[in-house]
Parts: sequence; C-alpha cells; structure tokens
Amino acid sequence: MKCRVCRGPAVIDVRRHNAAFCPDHFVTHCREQVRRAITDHHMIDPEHRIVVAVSGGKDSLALWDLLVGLDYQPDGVYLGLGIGEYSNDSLDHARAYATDRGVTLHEVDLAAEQGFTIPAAAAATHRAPCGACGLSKRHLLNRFALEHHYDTVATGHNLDDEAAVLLGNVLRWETEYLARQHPVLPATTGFARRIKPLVRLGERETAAYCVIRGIDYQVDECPMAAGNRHLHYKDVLNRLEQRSPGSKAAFFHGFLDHAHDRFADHPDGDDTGAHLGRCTECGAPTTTDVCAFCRLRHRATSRP
Ligand code: Q46
Ligand code: ZN
Ligand code: ZN
Repeated sequence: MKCRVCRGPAVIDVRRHNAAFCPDHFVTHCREQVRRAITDHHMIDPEHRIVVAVSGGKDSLALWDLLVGLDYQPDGVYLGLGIGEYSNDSLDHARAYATDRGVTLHEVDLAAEQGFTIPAAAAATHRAPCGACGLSKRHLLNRFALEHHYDTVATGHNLDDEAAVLLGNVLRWETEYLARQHPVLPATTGFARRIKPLVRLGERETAAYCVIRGIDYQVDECPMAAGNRHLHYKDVLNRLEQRSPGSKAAFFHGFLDHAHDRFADHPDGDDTGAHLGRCTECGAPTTTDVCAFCRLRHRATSRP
C-alpha cells in the first residue's frame, strides 16, 4: 500500500476516496476535508470566536487539533456529565490535550452547577439517558457560549454520526429534524451559531488522525450508550459501506445538496427564534413557560 501523494509507505487506506496515505499526507488529507467543509458551508468568519465542545473522545480532540492546524484559535469547553469513571477519565484526556498543546480548556460541571448527573436524570425520567444527555449538552454549551461571548460552538459530529442521524430521521420522516440537520445552524435569538466541521471525515479517520498526531483520547464507549438507536443505524450503514464504499458520504452529502432545502422551507423548519418566548427560570428561548432543560432539572433533583 503506497501513499497516493508521495508513493511512500501508507499507514491507512480511505476506501471511499480510493486512496491510501502516509502519516504526513493523511494529516494533510484530514485538514483538507475540514477546510472544504468549512468553505463549502460558510461555517466560519474570520472574526468569529469559536469554542469546541470537547468530550475527551477522538472526534472532539481531533476537531480541536484540526482547527488549530488550520490556523483558527478555538478554545475548548468540557461538560462533566457525572457518568462515573467514564466522565473522570474523559476529563483527564481533555485536560492532558489542553496542557500539552498550550490551549485553553473551560470546564462546566453538571452536578456542581445544576445539582444532578445524567444517570440521575435517566433514573428520574425513566427514559434512555441519551435524551437527557443531549438536551443538557445543547442547553449548557449554548449558555456557556453566550455567557462567554463565543459566537460559535463547534462539535465533533463526524460523517458516521450524521449519516446515522439522517437514516433515523428519514426512516420516520421527521421533517422538523430534517430541516435542522445541517452542518451549520446560524445564530438566532438566544442561540449561538453551531457548526460541525467533521462532516467530511469518518470515525475511522478521526481515530487514525489522533493516533498519528499523538493525541491520547478516551477510547472507552460511554457506559450509558446501550440502547441508543443510532448505534444500530451505524451498524447498518457500516455494512452498506463495506459492500459499497462511499455510500455514507453519498447519502449524507447528497441529502445536503439535493434535499435539505426542501425541508428547510417547511414551516417546522423556522429557526429564527422570533416566535419563541423566554424560560421564566433561566431565560432560554422556549415555546413553554419553563424550558425543557429546567423541567428536566426539576425532575432530576426532586426527591422521590
Ligand atoms: S455521552 Fe450522553 Fe453520549 Fe453517553 S449518555 Fe448517551 S449521549 S452515549 S455521545
Ligand atoms: Zn505521503
Ligand atoms: Zn430554563
């Protein structure tokens, strides 16, 4: 296996590009994919202050490193979810990266600041933990960005993640979610801009990128992920990709090129925030008196 660029020994092949790369040219390949995603989707203006949502896993640390490699100057923010040892280890990885590379990591702790953890929220709501977790992440990372004057929250969602979410949304024709499934969600009243610069890289690529760049990431899966239906969709898509390399990218990027606008025009896709009121407790935009996050906090912190 030879590097497509220099013909030296290759360390990884990327079947959907029908190419293999040596370590240096693989890093260049990853940077180029992120640069293209940023350019194609007008993700970043030079004056934007960016904060990366850092979990300590391969995707978010690769994203942080790739943005730095492309001469952006993002800070990171870690949200402690209180998922036992898994969260403690994840924080250690995020801190180690920040210390090694001399970049700024902010920390937000769900238990210390809101009085509950994700396992407690799952127990209180009798629901799968990922729902409460996703809601908490969106709410608290957005609040952090607004309070600290970051324009943009960058998240490490990769091509595999986005294709799996798209498959789930299409299977149920979730038109509202399809309208919002895009690598850029512009800033609206009460919401910072959100971007996903890794949509052109698969998780095998972000893992290889971390290994080549010497980034020590959390390799364990979240112990609360069992039952997350996106894992099942990823499995289905991986089998498709195995037989037909490029299927995931064609599915997701084809959706962006040919179909997303049709859903964005849907009235459910209105994301201007203009029709939203304010949560009476935290001030976040909401269609109800008390926002979904504050309702979750009440349930998770009230004694049975
Ligand atoms: S951290 Fe949270 Fe994930 Fe764990 S509880 Fe589910 S959503 S699986 S990215
Ligand atoms: Zn090479
Ligand atoms: Zn609220």
